[in-house]
Amino acid sequence: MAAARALRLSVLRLPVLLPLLLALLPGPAGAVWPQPQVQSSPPSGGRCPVPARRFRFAAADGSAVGPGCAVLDAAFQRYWPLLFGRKGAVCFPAGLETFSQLVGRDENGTYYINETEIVDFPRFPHRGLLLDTSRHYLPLRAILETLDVMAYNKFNVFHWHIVDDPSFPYESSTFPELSKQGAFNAMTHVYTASDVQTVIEYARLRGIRVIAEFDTPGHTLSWGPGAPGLLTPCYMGKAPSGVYGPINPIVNSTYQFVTRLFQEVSAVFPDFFLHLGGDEVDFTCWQSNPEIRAFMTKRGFGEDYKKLESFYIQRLLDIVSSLDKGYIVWQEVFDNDVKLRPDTIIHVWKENRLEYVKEMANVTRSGYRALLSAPWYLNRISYGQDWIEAYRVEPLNFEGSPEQKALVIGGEACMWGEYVDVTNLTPRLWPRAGAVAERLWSNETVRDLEDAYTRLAEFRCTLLGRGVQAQPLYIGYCDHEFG
Ligand code: CP6
Repeated sequence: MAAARALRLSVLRLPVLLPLLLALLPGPAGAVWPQPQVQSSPPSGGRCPVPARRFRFAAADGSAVGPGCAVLDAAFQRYWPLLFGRKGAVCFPAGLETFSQLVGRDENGTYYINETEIVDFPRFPHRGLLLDTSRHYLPLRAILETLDVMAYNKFNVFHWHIVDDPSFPYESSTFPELSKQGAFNAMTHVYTASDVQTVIEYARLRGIRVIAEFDTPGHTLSWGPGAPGLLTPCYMGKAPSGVYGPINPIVNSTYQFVTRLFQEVSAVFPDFFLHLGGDEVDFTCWQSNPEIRAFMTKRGFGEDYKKLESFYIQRLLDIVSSLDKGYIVWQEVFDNDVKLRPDTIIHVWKENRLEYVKEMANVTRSGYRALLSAPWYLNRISYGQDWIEAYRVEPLNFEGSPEQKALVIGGEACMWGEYVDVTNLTPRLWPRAGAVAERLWSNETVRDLEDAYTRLAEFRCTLLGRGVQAQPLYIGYCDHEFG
């Protein structure tokens, strides 16, 4: 009897991450989001019950991970209720996620799986999502829930844009005044060391890396109150106006400060990479300040404030390199001809299509690895099915050699926080971020919009079933769910 056979999940050792082979028992194949690299249903295919009480997860013989692998064991624990704990009378997450999307429930309440064979691996190694916790504070539970849904979508990098101009919610042990003075509320709107550890561990268990961004020298207004002397005083005529600008790049104390801060940050966040920002530096404050102007003259920078920015960034990069960290920077750092380590990753964000395509070509022609975010600003919304635009993007669609294409390590969907807090984060993210997830995971040939619509709409219903308030793609309803 087929039911007596244990379902086995084989996790094979293949070059990139954990490619999966799911060879399953004897109907049409289940729809999976994001689409696997290879999925076939043998003609003999049938439907096989999955008896919840006798069902066991097990690593296959010869699997790269054996019994006792803590990450896998924890995933087995999570996926049990996702599989068999579904609500509703009769209804209905990377290997386990695929498998869970294949298990359905029939009219009698019996769980079943259709025979299908899947070989899977990601197209790009870096599949990220940026959350901005400075424009609005996001409570810990919202971040954790987002990590869950990221894993369902096979995202594997959480880019934590943790601080910016409006607020500094990161509680620093070296400089506690930064969040005391810079958070919206130093008691309630901060991420303590323990919160940060919770996020990192929760993400790790879901196959997600956490890359923190401490964006400098711009986007740092919230740092000012807790770090006197760090920011540039802007001038009105001959006197300081009381307004502050970017980090002051001409005083030694600045470099002492960033050294200590990044020492801490590189210990707190274990990922090899830190994101150092470097975007949108406004030069008007620097221009207004007589001491900065004198420094420019002394250094022979003339009126070229990009040179001053580069001066700062180069020193910062040396500091971070000496901490044995790799770094990601926004595209301006490349655009402004800062000397970079050859292993620097350039994050392309400027939205104009012609420009970002050219930027991808330029970055990779210079031999740097590139990350694409320009077409994936999920904070932008419009009437209609705007997931399609994100889905249609082809990251390698720029002029360049195969060697250049190989330097594109992936991309990130961005959820900038100006108009987003805990009340609208989830529906704005999901299922739209799923379009980016599939573009970064699946084969480049997977582009059929009708097929994607069907699978994404079904996946959105699965998300509702898992308690995720994902917004609808369009008109319709979900079987067996309140949606
Ligand atoms: N904050 C920071 C932002 C943005 C960037 N950096 C941004 C720019 C344009 C749009 C959305 C967000 N809010 N630090 C650009 C990388 Cl449309």
